[in-house]
Amino acid sequence: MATRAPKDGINEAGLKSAAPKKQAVGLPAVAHALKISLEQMGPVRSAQTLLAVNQVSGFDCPGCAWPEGENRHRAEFCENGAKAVAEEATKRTVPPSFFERFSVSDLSEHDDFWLGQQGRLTHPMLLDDGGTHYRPASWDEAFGIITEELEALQSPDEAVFYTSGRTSNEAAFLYQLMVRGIGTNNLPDCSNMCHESSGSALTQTIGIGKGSVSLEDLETAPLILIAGQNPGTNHPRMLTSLEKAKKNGAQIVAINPLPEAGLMTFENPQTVSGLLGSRFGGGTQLADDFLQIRIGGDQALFQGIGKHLLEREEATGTVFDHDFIRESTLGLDEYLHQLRTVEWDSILEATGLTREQIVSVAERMIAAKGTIVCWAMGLTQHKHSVAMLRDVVNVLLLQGNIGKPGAGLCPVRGHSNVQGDRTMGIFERMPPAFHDALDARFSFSSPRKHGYDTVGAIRAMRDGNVRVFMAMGGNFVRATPDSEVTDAALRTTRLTVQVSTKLNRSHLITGRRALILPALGRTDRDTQASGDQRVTVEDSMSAVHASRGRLTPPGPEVRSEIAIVCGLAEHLFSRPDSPYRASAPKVDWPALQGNYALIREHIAAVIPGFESYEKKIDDGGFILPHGPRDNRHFPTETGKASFTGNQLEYPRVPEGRLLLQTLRSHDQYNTTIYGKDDRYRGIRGGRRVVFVHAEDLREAGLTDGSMVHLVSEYDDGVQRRAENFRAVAYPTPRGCAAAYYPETNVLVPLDSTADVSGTPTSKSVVIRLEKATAS
Ligand SMILES: Nc1nc2c(c(=O)[nH]1)N[C@H]1C(S)=C(S)[C@@H](COP(=O)(O)OP(=O)(O)OC[C@H]3O[C@@H](n4cnc5c(=O)[nH]c(N)nc54)[C@H](O)[C@@H]3O)O[C@H]1N2
Ligand SMILES: Nc1nc2c(c(=O)[nH]1)N[C@H]1C(S)=C(S)[C@@H](COP(=O)(O)OP(=O)(O)OC[C@H]3O[C@@H](n4cnc5c(=O)[nH]c(N)nc54)[C@H](O)[C@@H]3O)O[C@H]1N2
Ligand SMILES: [Mo]
Repeated sequence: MATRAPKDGINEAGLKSAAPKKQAVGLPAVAHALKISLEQMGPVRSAQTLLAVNQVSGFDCPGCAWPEGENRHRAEFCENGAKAVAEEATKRTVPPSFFERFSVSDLSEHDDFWLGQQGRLTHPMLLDDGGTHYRPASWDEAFGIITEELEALQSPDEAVFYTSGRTSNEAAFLYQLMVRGIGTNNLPDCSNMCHESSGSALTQTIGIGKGSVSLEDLETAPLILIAGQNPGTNHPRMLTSLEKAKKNGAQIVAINPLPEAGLMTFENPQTVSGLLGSRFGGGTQLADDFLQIRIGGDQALFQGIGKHLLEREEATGTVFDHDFIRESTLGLDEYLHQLRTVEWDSILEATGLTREQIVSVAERMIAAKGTIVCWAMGLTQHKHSVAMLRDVVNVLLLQGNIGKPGAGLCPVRGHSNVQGDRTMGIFERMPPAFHDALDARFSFSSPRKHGYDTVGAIRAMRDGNVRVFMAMGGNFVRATPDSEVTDAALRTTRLTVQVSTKLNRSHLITGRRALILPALGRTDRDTQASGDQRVTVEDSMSAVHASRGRLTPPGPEVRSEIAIVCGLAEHLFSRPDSPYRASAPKVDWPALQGNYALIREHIAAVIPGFESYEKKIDDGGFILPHGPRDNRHFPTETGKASFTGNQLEYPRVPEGRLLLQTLRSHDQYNTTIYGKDDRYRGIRGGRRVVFVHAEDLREAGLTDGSMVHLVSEYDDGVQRRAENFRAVAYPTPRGCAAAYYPETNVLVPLDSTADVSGTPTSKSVVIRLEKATAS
């Protein structure tokens, strides 16, 4: 197979690399964010938005899911939050005349950065069967086409409804209700590619798939381990919390193949000394220790920590929390058996660390009154991620580090409402209790057969079993693995529907017909029959609060996601001869569209923890119940937390091959590219780079700056290639490499997924480097 069409890498002649930075944020961050804000929004909108972001009466930042503290800083400044806002609140637009000018094939010649830079979508657009250009359609026509295709299905399971994680609670709740009303649970979401492994491991062991710490826990924790996460880029406001923790005496250990700048020194833009930076004596040294671990070695690390805790327990009898273990857990023996069986040699080989390094983390845990483990994609996107995370849970259970202040599990979520969407029922296999409550409230029978997750949906499309694909946000073809397979899969459908704010590649790789439905974003004013509306979101620590946009929307035709769902559902379910009419949920869709408080009444009736929803958001928001965190109540089948015995796994890479992780640069939000720099890693003006250890380059007959092709090696006989990357000598462990997503998604095999969670293994792809002949 050849490399794929998008012109990644055009205009990258000026690409430069320099040594990675040792500190994050400070003045360059503020300057960079202001520049982008002014370019996209102009001075008035910039001021309006940057002052309202994450304020009590403002809107929730569309960037990451990091929580807001109680005492919000007047300008909760975060460089990448500012970029996310500017990207959405841009004054640039993509009106129908734009689509008249550019055919779909013209647009396909451009890279993702260019597509995103064109501005906000303003009209519903339709690509006819055989059409070369999108043309404007009315909302009625659009709903009519979707209805027609849904009515032509032989089974509701021939339709797939994807969700990205920016969708509000209200929109997500109505969307899943409509989809279940159609009769399918085909509700894949971005979470399937993100924290699904966390949800799977936590549900199995503690009975609830969410993190167990509050912001206060984090800021007062004695010891924080941060594994597989790059907060300086992806959760910059977390650095403020880490700085507070540090001032309160915390020790921080960074566990990462790369020395990420944000984990090392933080220059807080909220303070003068932070703005001036470390050269002037400002900045906080965050990490007390840095374990430069091999990719995929974290399960071994946590087993090594457990093994040392056990040795010390056997010597002293004071390391384990015996009361907690006796009262609240089961399965200790099985876990201890694994700790006794696993050999240090394997642990050291898997991690690439020394025994002293691992022991020193365990000793810090013994000395600390509580430990928090934070993690993100570096732990969730491997074949053995679920087992790895069960081993994280094991280590915390040994010392009773769940459900006590300053201790616990902290999966750091990605999209700003990805956790809320799941709470609202965006999941292909919700538990029976949810279905029962939904059925009772809306007098219908929701389907119980599990639906497709993201990878399952791609396989089903590939095999010709899906006719309609609809996406509530996101950029499905770019976010998913095995790009060539996925593109071909989407093209087998009869209709693709994208509810979007901005132009992206999923508008160009389509079914036989395609619709783009323009949606309001977080920053936009949302006015409906009863007046201006607010929506709600849930952050990474289960706090729910309101979000209200105030900017003038990009055009009068742009609708809220809620209005789009209500409009479509009304069209679909109310037609007198609709095949879906009889079995549809009993819902007054137009009324809900007119007043979002009515949607919240339904949510309050269906989902536990949302009682008095409206009042609680009036009062500034609330925290959802979490048994393990609140009172060490573990909602598992046994009522106890489970230790688990997990065989040690780690990736084994053949001679001369590298293990590639695909990650984010500092200038992107997932598939949205803000710019072509990765400031902290020393990259300027390009994205087609691959970071490799200098010795590995030398052994392959390459040097810093060599041009190479990346060839993925997976045992299914398919050659997957991403061509023309510049090799950058970088401080990563031997045998490990890194390159940016989504350019490298083409290398991730569709069938290479995590056990249990089904998440694509985007952080462990076996590749070889092929020298590119000079072009
Ligand atoms: N500005 C910005 N913010 C974002 C996003 C964005 O794209 N841009 N994306 C959002 C989303 S959806 C998400 S999920 C999060 C993602 O947030 P992150 O998980 O921080 O994102 P990645 O860039 O994938 O970084 C993974 C980190 O894990 C490390 N890593 C890779 N493999 C391993 C391993 O085997 N072991 C260990 N210990 N570490 C490893 C990498 O070196 C890197 O530091 O951020 C959210 N916030
Ligand atoms: N190789 C590799 N692949 C990965 C990952 C990786 O680390 N490596 N990470 C995975 C992860 S963690 C995730 S979460 C997924 C992300 O997958 P997605 O969530 O599907 O992708 P995004 O890039 O976040 O989606 C961006 C698009 O969303 C639309 N959008 C933005 N805001 C709104 C809104 O408010 N409403 C609507 N309707 N649309 C909106 C815009 O049109 C924009 O183009 O990618 C996954 N894929
Ligand atoms: Mo994510």
